[in-house]
Amino acid sequence: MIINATATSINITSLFQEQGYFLAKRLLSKSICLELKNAFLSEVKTCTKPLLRQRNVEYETHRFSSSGFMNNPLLDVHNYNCNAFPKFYCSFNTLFTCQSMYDFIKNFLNGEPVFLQSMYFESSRGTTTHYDHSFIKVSNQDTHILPIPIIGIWIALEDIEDSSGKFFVYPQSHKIGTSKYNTKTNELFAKYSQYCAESIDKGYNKGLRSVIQTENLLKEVISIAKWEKYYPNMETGDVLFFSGLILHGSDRPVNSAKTSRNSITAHFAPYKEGQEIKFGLHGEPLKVSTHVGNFLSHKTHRYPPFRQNLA
Ligand SMILES: O=C(O)CCC(=O)C(=O)O
Ligand SMILES: [Fe+2]
Repeated sequence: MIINATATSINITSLFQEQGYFLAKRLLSKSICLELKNAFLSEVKTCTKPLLRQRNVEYETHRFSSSGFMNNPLLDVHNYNCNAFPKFYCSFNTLFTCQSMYDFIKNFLNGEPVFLQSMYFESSRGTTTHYDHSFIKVSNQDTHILPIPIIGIWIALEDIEDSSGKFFVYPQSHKIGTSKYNTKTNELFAKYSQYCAESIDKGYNKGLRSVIQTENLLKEVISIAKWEKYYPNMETGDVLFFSGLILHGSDRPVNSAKTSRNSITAHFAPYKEGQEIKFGLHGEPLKVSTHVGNFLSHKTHRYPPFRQNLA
């Protein structure tokens, strides 16, 4: 679904709610995308220190594909220190000052966005199908039973080629659990979610049994719900907004991939006082402080506070 600039914000919000995603073409300028990509290449890619990674939430040095692309994507680049990576820090902040991107996020969340996490990909080894609510739980005193909806954004910093490992979503899969699907499908999905939570809590290796059960159940649910993969065509400056409940992932780049997939993803929750954020892999809840200002300064830190080896 691609919407031109004349679509009203009401239409856009209802499409987002119906489909679970929204693709805004050319939302960001090519120059800021290129600036951030170049800052990654000159400052971050050349860094030899261990940095936090998306795949295992561990500190690792870069790993490279046979084509020389970093394929262990970075986690929480929004928390990078200005002294360590000044150009990257500056371009990242400039990119996130885009008012229309902020307005989309705010509309879809129906509240002021809190920055939860971010990732930088030059390449990857693919991301298994999942939905983000299995990793991040946000709650506050009023709604601790029901998780607060979160959203993700996927930003293309360059034109993304098929062979470089494209991002996909399963449209409408975020509606699981509602009357749109029958009881059997909803129950299967509930079981999948439970196994998911178990395997995340145990860690991938220890929870291998749950992981295998999770993968099998997911295949079954996708088949009976008749969901089909959709690969948005992501070009420089395009931003895909997606629900924290929608199933998504990315393909493994083909072996001979000569192209990178420079992209940024980030996740947000609506700001509420007394809110707690729990990252599945750590377990310990984190409180969002109340003194923070705009959404760029809503920086969250994983618990336990991670080693600042970039001081
Ligand atoms: O781009 C990818 O490979 C996965 C990103 C993702 O799962 C996310 O940002 O939620
Ligand atoms: Fe995700």
